Amino acid sequence: MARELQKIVVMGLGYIGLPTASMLATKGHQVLGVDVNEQAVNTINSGRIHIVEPDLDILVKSAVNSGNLKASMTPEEGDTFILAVPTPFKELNGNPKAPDLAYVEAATRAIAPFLREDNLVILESTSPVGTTERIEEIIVSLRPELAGKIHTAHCPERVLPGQILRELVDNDRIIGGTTKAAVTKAKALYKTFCNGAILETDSRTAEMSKLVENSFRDVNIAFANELSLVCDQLGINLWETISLANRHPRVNILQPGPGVGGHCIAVDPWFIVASAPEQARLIRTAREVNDAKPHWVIDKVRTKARRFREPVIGCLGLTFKANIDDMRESPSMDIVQELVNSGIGRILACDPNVSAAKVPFELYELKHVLKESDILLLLVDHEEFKEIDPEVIKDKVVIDTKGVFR
Ligand code: SAJ
Repeated sequence: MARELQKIVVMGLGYIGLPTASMLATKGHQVLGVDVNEQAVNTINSGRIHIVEPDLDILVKSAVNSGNLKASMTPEEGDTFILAVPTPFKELNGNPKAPDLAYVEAATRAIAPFLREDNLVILESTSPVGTTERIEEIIVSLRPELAGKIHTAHCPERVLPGQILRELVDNDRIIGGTTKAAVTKAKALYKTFCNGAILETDSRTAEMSKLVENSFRDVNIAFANELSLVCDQLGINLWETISLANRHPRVNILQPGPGVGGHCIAVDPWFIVASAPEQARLIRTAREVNDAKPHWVIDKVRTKARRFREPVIGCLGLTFKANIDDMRESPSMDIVQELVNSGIGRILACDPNVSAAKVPFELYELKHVLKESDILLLLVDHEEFKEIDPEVIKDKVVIDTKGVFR
């Protein structure tokens, strides 16, 4: 198939939209990135970035300098429209974890006036089953003359924060179209930057596959987190148990931690539960196990703190995982905030990846925390923490949720 350069409008310039828009622009497409955040739009237009992701700054700079990437607060006409907006959850009819499609619907309404016959609309946001069809319904309700004349597809993003640029190119992609023509068009576009296999299906199966990927991970992390409670109860070394069990050729237990964070794995399984509450029992339980882990960690700290008259508690890490700055749905952040509120001692929080302006309590240098703390609570396995000299902490009470000091 001849490589066709297009005008592409990308709705949402966050962790998925910005790398995707920039990648497409560096491949020669004319890309307009649209975001509701004016500051983000201005930052991108000046060739800089508003989020932390390795090498993204270089990619965005070259995309903007080439003249192929522009950011704006309003869409324009184009050939293909990519929706990469958040899909969080909300309280609905007594369900506190119902999918919130407000951003997807708003982005769809925003592009509707600019759509032309034969345009392709791709949903990249992780979404409940049926959302791609819903997008088409909204478009047709606003533009009845386009009924049967536009193409919609779901191409779920699968990149891992921290490795987005590599995974954007190397990962296999699933393309689920509401029609065969939509799949063919979307495939041709993704082929312009994706080296992985491009797997074709219908939109509902594509939506479900993405939800299943993150639920698979959540269920397996829940297993590891449950094991951490069991081993603690039995007085057995958790990390040794896991590493021994993982020497079996068909066992691969994931890593326990303070809970599951981020905007994907802690959210997406609820979309399956909301769609099939009677059937998705294990998926729901896994979510509950992972959500309960931060409370267990807090209880551990409380118990240890009782040994001290005025305990100084050093908390290492605030982000939702190692070596990133992202604190969305971070269990570590929730734990530290709860400890600060509880008044059980002096809390010295430390995270080398987080700027002080982004948190509602004081942050301290690692050296200071290591010197002053009676209790050290390790919450995130950042590289800086892995380098801590065991000699320095040997007389402290250590609660290590990630097995860094194992
Ligand atoms: N975690 C553990 N133990 C583990 C692995 C992870 O406790 O063994 C925790 C992390 O600390 C973190 C959370 O789980 O709090 C999620 O981290 P992650 O690195 O597993 O995943 P995310 O949320 O950064 O990205 C996931 C990825 N999905 C899968 O690996 C199946 C990514 O490929 C998706 O694109 C992304 O969700 C998304 O946007 O949906």
